[in-house]
Amino acid sequence: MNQPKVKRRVGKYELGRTIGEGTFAKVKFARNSETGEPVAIKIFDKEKVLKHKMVEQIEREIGTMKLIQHPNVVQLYEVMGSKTKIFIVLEFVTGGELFDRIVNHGRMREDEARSYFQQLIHAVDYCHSRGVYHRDLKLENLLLDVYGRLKISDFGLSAFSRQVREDGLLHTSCGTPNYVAPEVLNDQGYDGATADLWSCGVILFVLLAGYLPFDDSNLMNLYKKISAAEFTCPPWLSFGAVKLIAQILDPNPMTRITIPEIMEDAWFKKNYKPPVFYEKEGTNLDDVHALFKDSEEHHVSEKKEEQQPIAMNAFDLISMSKGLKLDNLFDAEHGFKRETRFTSRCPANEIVSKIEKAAKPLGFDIHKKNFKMLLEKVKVGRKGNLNVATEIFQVAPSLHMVEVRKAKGDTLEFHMFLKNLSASLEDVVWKTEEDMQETKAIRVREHNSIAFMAASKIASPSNHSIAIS
Ligand code: 3AM
Repeated sequence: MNQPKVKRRVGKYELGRTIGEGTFAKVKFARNSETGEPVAIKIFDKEKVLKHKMVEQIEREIGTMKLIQHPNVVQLYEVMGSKTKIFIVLEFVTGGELFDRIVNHGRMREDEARSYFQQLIHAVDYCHSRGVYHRDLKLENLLLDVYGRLKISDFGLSAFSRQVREDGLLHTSCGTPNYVAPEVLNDQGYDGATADLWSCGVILFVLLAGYLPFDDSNLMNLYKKISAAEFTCPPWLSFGAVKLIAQILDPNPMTRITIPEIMEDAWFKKNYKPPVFYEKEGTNLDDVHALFKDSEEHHVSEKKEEQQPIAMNAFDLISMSKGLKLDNLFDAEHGFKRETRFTSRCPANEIVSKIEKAAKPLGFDIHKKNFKMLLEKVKVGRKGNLNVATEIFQVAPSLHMVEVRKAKGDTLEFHMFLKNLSASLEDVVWKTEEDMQETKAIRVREHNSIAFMAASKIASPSNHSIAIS
């Protein structure tokens, strides 16, 4: 069951777990082995990029992004190319996505939403002034750092997700068009700045309302609503917020408010402190120019190293895993967790079949190999199909550790899956006395708060939140 792990190295970076997988790229956690600094690496397929003839634009936008060191933009450190892949090394941002905050806690107070919007507008304006447009601004691209500061992800990477159609024209290929400006949907050429601004308006609406301004399960109806800017603000928004949103969500890009005008708006200006920061000087762009060169000397070295499993005794393993706890799936250092572990006294075969039994009715296809499983959700979720990988390690003849990891898809959908799994695996998970006490305490707390709500007849507030699947 325990096989030596293979470690991948790209240049000076040691690749770790996959953080996420989108339509165009895989995001992996990595560590700079010279400095120990954690980074996120986006990995693209070189052939796909070359096929779409985006080389010049990519070189230009990436070159510019390397120079930008804005506090609200995920920093691009360097780029590397191998024969088949492109690696983009980015600042590692640990606070999760703003989207998850809205899904978990609902809409924000106006002051909080304004503060995020101010950070967003300043950063977008800054990148625009340097000729870089985002073209896919949405809540899912807004990350948070440990201090709760906004970090826009994917600025300067729009060329990677765009495709050239047979008519030779560029078009944005996006999943759901909820954030896309009417002129982009009409596909008759558009200005990147005003189109980005429209998306900022949609983001502001979602932060304040807790739901999307334009939404419809029928794509044609959604297009119609966006083209006519057909939306209604909820009654709890202040006059100032409604006025600003209406000026941004103007379907005519010629009359839409501009960023300098937003910066003069009374609602926007409240408590506004533009960030103070310094630009990098003398950044080397050799890596950008080398990216698409064919000769070996320009390729980054990719190595696989066999790693002996770390020697751990049973106590180390048990203290790492404990019960299948669901109350600690968020931590300040790593944000929303993408993996968890538990220990079990059941035989490995039994654990496998229990996981299978639990996952099948939840709509997962199951693949098994050597006590490793890959559970693939058939239905497409918010970020593609959720894939969950599990692995069983033997600690002692009658003690196993089970690792459950999100391999692909949405982290919150993964957390929901864990909730269901933990209910089905109650008799498989080995609980220490300490765990039992803790579970008991949580149950008593939950029972008391339900009893309190019932006694004081607190109606649950109608919660308009974004559906996550
Ligand atoms: O799949 P989830 O939502 O857990 O937040 C991004 C997303 O996570 C994360 O990678 C996943 C696929 O996009 N991500 C993207 N850029 C990141 C970065 N610079 C990042 N996580 C940390 N630092």
